[in-house]
Amino acid sequence: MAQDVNANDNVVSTARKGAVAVLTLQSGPVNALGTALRQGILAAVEAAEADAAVKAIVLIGGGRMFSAGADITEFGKPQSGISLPDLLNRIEASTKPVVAAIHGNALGGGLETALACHYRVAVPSAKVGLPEVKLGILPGAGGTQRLPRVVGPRKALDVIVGGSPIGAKAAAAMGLIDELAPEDSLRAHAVAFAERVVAEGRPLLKIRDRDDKIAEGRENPGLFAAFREENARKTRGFEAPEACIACIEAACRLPFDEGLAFERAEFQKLVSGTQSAAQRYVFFAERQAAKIPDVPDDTPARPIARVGVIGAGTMGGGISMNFLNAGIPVTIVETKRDALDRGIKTIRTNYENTAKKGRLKPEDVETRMGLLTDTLELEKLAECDLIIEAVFEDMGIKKEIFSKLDTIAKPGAILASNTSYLDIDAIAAMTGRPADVIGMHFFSPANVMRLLEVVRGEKTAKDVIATAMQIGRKVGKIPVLVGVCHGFVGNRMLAQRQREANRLILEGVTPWDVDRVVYEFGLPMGPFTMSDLAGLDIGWSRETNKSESVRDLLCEQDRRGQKTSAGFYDYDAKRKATPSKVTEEIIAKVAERQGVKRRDATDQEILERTLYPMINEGAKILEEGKAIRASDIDIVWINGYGWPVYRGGPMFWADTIGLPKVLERLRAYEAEYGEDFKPSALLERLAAEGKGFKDL
Ligand code: T1G
Repeated sequence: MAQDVNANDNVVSTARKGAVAVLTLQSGPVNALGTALRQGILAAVEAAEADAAVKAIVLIGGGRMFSAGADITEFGKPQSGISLPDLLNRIEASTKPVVAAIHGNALGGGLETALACHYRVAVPSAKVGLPEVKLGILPGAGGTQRLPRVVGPRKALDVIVGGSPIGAKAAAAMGLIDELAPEDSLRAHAVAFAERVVAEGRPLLKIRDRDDKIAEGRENPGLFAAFREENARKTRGFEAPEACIACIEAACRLPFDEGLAFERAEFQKLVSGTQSAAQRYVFFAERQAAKIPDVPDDTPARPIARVGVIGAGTMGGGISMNFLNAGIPVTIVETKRDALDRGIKTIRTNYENTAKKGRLKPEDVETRMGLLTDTLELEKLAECDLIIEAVFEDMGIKKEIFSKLDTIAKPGAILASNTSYLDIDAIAAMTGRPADVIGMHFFSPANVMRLLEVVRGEKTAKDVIATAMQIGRKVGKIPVLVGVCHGFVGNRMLAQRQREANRLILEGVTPWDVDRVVYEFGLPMGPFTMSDLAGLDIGWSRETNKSESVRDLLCEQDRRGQKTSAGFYDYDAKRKATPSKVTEEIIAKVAERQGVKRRDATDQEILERTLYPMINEGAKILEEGKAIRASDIDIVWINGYGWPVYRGGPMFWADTIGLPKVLERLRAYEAEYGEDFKPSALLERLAAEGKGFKDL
């Protein structure tokens, strides 16, 4: 009969099952290993060790998981109590076998704790991993030294530098988990496992003593250089990945305790750096984005059993895939059969390509396609609970569609537009149900990019907002609530960058230099590469455009971007870009015609003139209440445009520069270029008060 023997500040409760002490972690939603929990575990382990009647110990998570690792909120603050590495060394040194019993997540310090135990059992649905690299740090409690000793350095590199969780079955196959337990009897199974260890007199397996697996790293030191090369593009600009690799290398050449010291030093460097501060900020900012002051978390969402998508083009197809992936049936509508067939074919091809890469089972392709109904009749959307319009970016067409939807859609259906810029209130006014109208702006490719801008109209109902935010998360997006204005948050700020980039090339800076500076800053591509990828002819027409701008002239020469093998750049058959003399001549001609004063610009000026106006626009967005918080703007830019997460987003980055400095530069450019650089009142106020956007 289990009974509570003692509880340490109720973060760890100890119960006895015969000769086994079961220590249950119960601290907050994720058993984060903060000071109180570390102290609680230490006291409970020492008490169990001192109890002669106890022959073995089981460590198990209360609530929904084993542990999400160290308490991220403690970083950057003075540490108190026993450190996690010291606690884990203490557990490993236990004179009695300690068995970790894992369900839910064992991540970061949570998995490191399990690795310090002598044995590990888990339920099949459990996930383990070392995601510290995603916070700009590394497993700082022995993970870089113990994991390679269990799975070998090559696999450890994937786990630690990749940072993704591993299912318990795969972890068991790697030797990380000793035994899988039935889903509904983890605790009993772990106790029985511990009893067997005692009864069979099994050794106290300390991972620190295992050298067999790390021999791979000594015999083949080239594996590290090869890994660095394979991952160079993905880890470009990040500091943590290299530190992780160095620690795993150290595990293969240093005695365990020296390896621990090496890991500790590397951890301290990272955790005190700006990249980790930025990435930890983003971790919490992503969760903050879900919180809407006037829409309580428990606002009931409308049930969404079927989704209608109007438009089977690139966006409509990608949007449909999001819901199909989540097992939600979709009815997709087009006006012409060939467009509809093309759209369906593209969806199938996308799935089949994913299956070819082994990331989707063939039967799942059919399951997903089986959930897709295609039709030429808008009326078929009458059965849908959420209808997303994803047609050409033309207000007239959208108004006409919403007017029709108002007569077709069932009462309570949510009517959403995927518009990238346009006025949701004007669209809503075409219906008798503006409270049911909202914007759901997906980013291309819609089935890949995680950002979803949810655009609340003046009259949008709160439960409609709650539904859009929840269904967005359900289909794997990061929804950010924004207000109605031209371009909402992301594209409104992008327009600032584009305007300055266009001005810079007329002054004589080449498009390739502008792109290089923005790319080297950490964005996935510069403005002109991005324009060529999207296509220069969006919204352009030979009839209406008057051949004034560089873009007009490029389109006139059929240089419409990658799709025509020429835009700002020339492209070869593999779409490799090379600077184009034709473009430079066009730019010179337009500059002369407009009488633009030619001048050079340093890389720093290029960076300031393309990115500082974005910060200024972000401040205006906050002033106008079109974003709830500065960190939402950062989440938009990280997940919608690839802003380097290690810089935290444009508003976080502005704070690291210091708003007085940003303001001073904006004023200098305002003196030369006028209104476009006029600082926002909010930015002036914060700078004057010595504050940052983080203080809002
Ligand atoms: N520390 C502090 N708070 C945390 C936390 C953590 N490790 N993990 C989650 N929270 C908060 C989160 O902010 C939210 O708060 C609530 O818990 C629920 O989280 C030494 C140095 C485990 C997959 O990176 O990935 O160990 O918003 O909404 O969706 O080597 O939480 O409710 O106020 O995310 O079910 C490494 C981080 C730490 C894992 C669960 N560990 N957490 O997802 O819930 S560093 C991680 C997650 C470390 C050692 C190193 C997820 C989850 P609020 P949630 P969820």
